[in-house]
Amino acid sequence: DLRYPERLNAATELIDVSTATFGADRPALRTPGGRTWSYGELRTRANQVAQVLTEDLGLLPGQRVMLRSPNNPWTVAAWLGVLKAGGVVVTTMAALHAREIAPIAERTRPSIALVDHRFAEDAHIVRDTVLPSLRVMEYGGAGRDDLLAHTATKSGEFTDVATSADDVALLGPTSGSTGVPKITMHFHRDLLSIDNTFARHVLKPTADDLFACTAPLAFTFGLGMLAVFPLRAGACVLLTEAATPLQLAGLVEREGVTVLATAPTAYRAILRAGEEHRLAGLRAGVSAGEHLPRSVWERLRDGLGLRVIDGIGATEMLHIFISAAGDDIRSGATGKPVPGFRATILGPDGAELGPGEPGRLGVIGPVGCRYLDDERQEAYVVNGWNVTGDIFSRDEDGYFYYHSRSDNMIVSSGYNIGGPEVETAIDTHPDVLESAVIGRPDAERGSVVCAFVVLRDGVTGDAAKAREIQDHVKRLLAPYKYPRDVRFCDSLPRNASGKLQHFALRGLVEA
Ligand code: 3SK
Repeated sequence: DLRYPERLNAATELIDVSTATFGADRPALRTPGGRTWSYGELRTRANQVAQVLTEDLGLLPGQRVMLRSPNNPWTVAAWLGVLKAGGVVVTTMAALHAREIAPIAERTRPSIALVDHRFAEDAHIVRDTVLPSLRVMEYGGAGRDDLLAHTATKSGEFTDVATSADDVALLGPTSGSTGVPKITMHFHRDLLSIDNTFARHVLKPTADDLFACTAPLAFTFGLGMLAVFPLRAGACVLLTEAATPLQLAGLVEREGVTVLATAPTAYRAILRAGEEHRLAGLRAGVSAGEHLPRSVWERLRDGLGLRVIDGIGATEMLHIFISAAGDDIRSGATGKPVPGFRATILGPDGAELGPGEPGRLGVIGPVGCRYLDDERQEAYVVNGWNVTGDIFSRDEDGYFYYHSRSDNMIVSSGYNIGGPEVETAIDTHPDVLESAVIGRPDAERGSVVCAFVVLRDGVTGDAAKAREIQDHVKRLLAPYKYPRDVRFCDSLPRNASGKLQHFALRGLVEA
């Protein structure tokens, strides 16, 4: 039963109710080698953030607060504090540059930005260039106006704003396949719905679990695995700001992690290095962000007895909606709809297709796509089905099989990268005439960004030029978006009306 009371504040459920249920002294958050925050301490900190927002910064219910920080305890406290104050969290990944945050800020118009001081510069640029009304408050620095200095003056007592279950809690940007970000809106009740579906029926966390996840809290996969699911279960979270797959495996072993959530790339890298024994203490491994190859799943099962829970989700759907866990798996299949969700395969005319026929995946569930003021809403929700942009097929028994993306989205190491955004960045290099970007299949990362580049006359396309273009893109965009493969060519394939034919380039790299 996924009905919720009319008045519902997700933060009350996640931290106040959990503190009361599991005990204020129970460990909630920790960092490798760092201090542990108990549930009681996290509740106090979140209340202090809510006090700073409402008493010092004048936040009113419904106003938006941008968060920009890596995964650390203050990020979780800030996230809960905004909800407690009745605000709406706008998430942005710390890796994004000012030019990537600016369109998000323009669309969401936050009143306040709470920003880790190490990532403040880009937030100031955004305020100075597109949103002069934005009040940027840093945290973790030494200044008198630092969020932490403000929280130190607060009692830690706060009565959460009585938001309604259908009030927006979260604005989550997602890179559009055309390069223009889309802003997904999720309600307070949605944050509990993902727990009442995927976590309750598939993951089944307990208060004895220690969670770790490589995804940023700013990405809804990370939000579920590092905040919603563990806090609702009374579990503890190990927060890491950055870790390579091998460092991650070491942390799992040293810190006693029991639930690990990451993309297939990390599992592959750990297997390749022969370090999978470090995952032996896991009760559950979750894989999302891209298709988990069967060979990776089998090696973890055979070597460790670890049956990784594979899943596909979407920022539009907040979290995972098709998954396979335990013994209910079938070779090559991603899994079945998570209880609470229905899925189907849609043909070009929108009619449902039968078993074995590939088509567009459609999903319906307690959570769905609501774009903020965006005409692309109509393309995403068709006859009630959320059309995720993935091509799948299903078999007679209701298992779903991933085929490909249906758009220009490149999924690399679990990150969604809009090809056109990378093309635009490459095209600003002074030596570039034009470019086209596609995803090239890659054994380790699923896909890598591959750029076909036409240079201006007289410029030589060599390894040094490729590196120059890569560095240029890294300066403009979050580094995970840069083209790992740069190929020079004399012209790009176009059809008679001049439209770029990305599929022809895909044929070249797949051959
Ligand atoms: O990429 C995914 O599969 C995913 C999973 C959970 C939440 C969000 C996303 C995009």
